Amino acid sequence: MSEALAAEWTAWIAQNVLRGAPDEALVATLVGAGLSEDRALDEVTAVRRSPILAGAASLVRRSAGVEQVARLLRERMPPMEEVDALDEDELYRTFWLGHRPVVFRGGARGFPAMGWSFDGLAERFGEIPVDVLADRGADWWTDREGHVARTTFGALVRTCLDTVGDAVYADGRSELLATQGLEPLAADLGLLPGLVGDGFPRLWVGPAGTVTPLHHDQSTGWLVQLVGRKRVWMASPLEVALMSTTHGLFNTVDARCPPAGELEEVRFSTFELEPGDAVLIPVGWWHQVEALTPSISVSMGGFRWPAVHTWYCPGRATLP
Ligand SMILES: O=C(O)CCC(=O)C(=O)O
Repeated sequence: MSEALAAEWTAWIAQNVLRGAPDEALVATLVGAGLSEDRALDEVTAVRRSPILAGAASLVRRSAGVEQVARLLRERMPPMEEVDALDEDELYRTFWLGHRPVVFRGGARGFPAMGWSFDGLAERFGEIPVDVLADRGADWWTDREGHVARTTFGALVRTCLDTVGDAVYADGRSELLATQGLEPLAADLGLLPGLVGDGFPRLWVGPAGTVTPLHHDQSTGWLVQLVGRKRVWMASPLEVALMSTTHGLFNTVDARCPPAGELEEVRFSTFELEPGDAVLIPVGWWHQVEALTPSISVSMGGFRWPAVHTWYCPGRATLP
């Protein structure tokens, strides 16, 4: 180790002091990294006495308390539920007030869109120009606008049927239903419990293999499967380990293979959505979605109860 202690090591000492690690353990690690015992003890003592650390510590105590609250509530989280019938009263009392997701099997069975097929839609709307996300690499979400491309609905359908992968996706924000010429599609949708007006629908159209990375939204929504199948992973906002890996609304953890350590302990519920199935995704719940076949889904979020919480973003939160 060089003369001046590397900044990462000072940060490492500070983090571990704040975690309550004893000096001996810190010194042992620093000695293992090449410091003499005296020097290691000096460095730990300097960090421990730093007024900067004292300032941070009072805020960390508050966050640590909140973390305990989250852990307590997490222990009491019931397992994810699936139902075949759900009225508005039950949705409100059990799931809305409980802030719990629910899979509603066959909830959208009555939507006329259940009769959609890729070929049928291409025949009706093939010539219509649409926006899609294209050339999606691993971190496309850091520059969504940079991936917007113009194509036709017919070409999108061919991509869906002839390719597998995550490169091209007409996601919700591509706003297919608001696209000139595609307006008639909205007439084939319906409402699920709790929704009012037109339910504020957004279509998601893509090939097998599209992956919407782990993220949370700032409003509650139904995700409804219309054509094909998707696999969904969900985790409660009380899973505090996910707080270390958030970037804005997204999370770098891949729910299919969480990294070793505390992230392995995150309790993900996973299930498949078939045509007609819907899942209620409460605001703040982490979710990741992978298309298992060419897929058309619709997300809906116009509820009769307050559902939008634009302030909620733990990935960018500061303490009050
Ligand atoms: O279906 C997808 O790919 C993602 C859907 C989603 O994230 C949502 O409805 O909030």
